[in-house]
Amino acid sequence: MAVAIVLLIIVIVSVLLSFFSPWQFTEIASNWGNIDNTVILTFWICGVVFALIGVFMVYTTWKFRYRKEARADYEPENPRLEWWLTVITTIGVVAMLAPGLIVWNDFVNAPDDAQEVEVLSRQWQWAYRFPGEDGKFGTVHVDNITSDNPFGMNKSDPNGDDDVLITADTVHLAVDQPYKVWLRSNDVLHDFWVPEFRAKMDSVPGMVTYFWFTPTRIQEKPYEVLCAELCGQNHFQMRGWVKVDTREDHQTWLAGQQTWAQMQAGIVPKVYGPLAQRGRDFAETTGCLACHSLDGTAMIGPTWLDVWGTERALADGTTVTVDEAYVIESIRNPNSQVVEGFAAAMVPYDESTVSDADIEALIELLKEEVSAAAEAPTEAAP
Ligand code: HEC
Ligand SMILES: [Cu+2]
Repeated sequence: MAVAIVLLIIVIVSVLLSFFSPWQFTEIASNWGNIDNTVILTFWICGVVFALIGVFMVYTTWKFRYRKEARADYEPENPRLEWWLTVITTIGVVAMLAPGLIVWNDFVNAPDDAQEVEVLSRQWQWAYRFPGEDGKFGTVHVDNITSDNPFGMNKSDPNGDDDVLITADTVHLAVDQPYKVWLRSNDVLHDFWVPEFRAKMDSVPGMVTYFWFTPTRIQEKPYEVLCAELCGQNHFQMRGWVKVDTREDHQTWLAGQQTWAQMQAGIVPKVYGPLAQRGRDFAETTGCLACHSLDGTAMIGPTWLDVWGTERALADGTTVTVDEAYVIESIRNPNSQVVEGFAAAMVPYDESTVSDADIEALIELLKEEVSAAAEAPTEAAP
């Protein structure tokens, strides 16, 4: 009797736990709702079978409990019962496996418009590579890996020059864009997993694996990347972040990342804040950069590097501080204060071409347009 009660409690508590457990799925953020459906279907089939068998055991333990006068029948075979059990088990197993096969077929066939990205794993961090403007990855080999060639790029393959290499903790992806993810490992077995994306894949030393997914949800907080394969002492620290952005924000971010050619040349691209980046894009499309450089060279107009907050000598012999008011005046009415040594070659821009919001972005650009040498002391400060 006691055994039957304990069994019954186990069944009831297990079923209740499944529904009221604090460990539920995270809110999905990819196209792989079908992976959830397959898991949920398997869960229901197993759950129902578990509950039925449990209750059946409770019933038999109670019904056939020990009684002095009771005698057991000898019945080693029961073809009718065996047929039933075989048929029901087969239906259950097929119901669990068939949907998985359909989803797996989808899983291994990336859509044609998928963009490629590579995930490079090593103990204990993630790195990423985008194929760059030509859409083609350069070839790689583990033998090429050195501290200044962390991806093992093949230096004689021109396809690799524009490959974008991300060694930061956070990678950005565009929402609603399918990605085919290639995986490589530099050392041991790892597994790239973002729980909200559901899909995951092993990265295996010596071979290249892949999977695909489409991020579908923009969220303020980036999604956490985990390694889902015990890969050594610091496995638990092998984390990273995926920020899902709008297409435009993603492009802006990608354009600011280092290419392989830049890495070889030791060029670290300048990373602007979002407002300054808008100013940068505006200056480019409006033609300001035809006369103003960002690298310190004087062109038709003065450079914008390291000018914010400095004193400007004007042609009329006076000086002025480069601040908000001066920049606004220089754009709206450039010939009122002509910089010494330059011709009054700039035409005034009114609201219709350069709005106040554009000027705000341009001012932020000037503020952030500081050369590395000038920036160093502030960086060193705590
Ligand atoms: C045809 C060339 C030309 C174009 C295009 C041009 N500028 Fe200028 N800009 C100049 C020249 C020359 C000066 C220096 C003479 C002066 O102060 O008017 C100048 C001065 C300035 C100054 C003062 C800079 C300083 O260092 O003191 C600012 C700010 C400025 N321009 C902003 C802009 C913006 C913003 C645009 C685009 C919307 C732009 N300029 C487009 C030629 C140009
Ligand atoms: Cu790992």
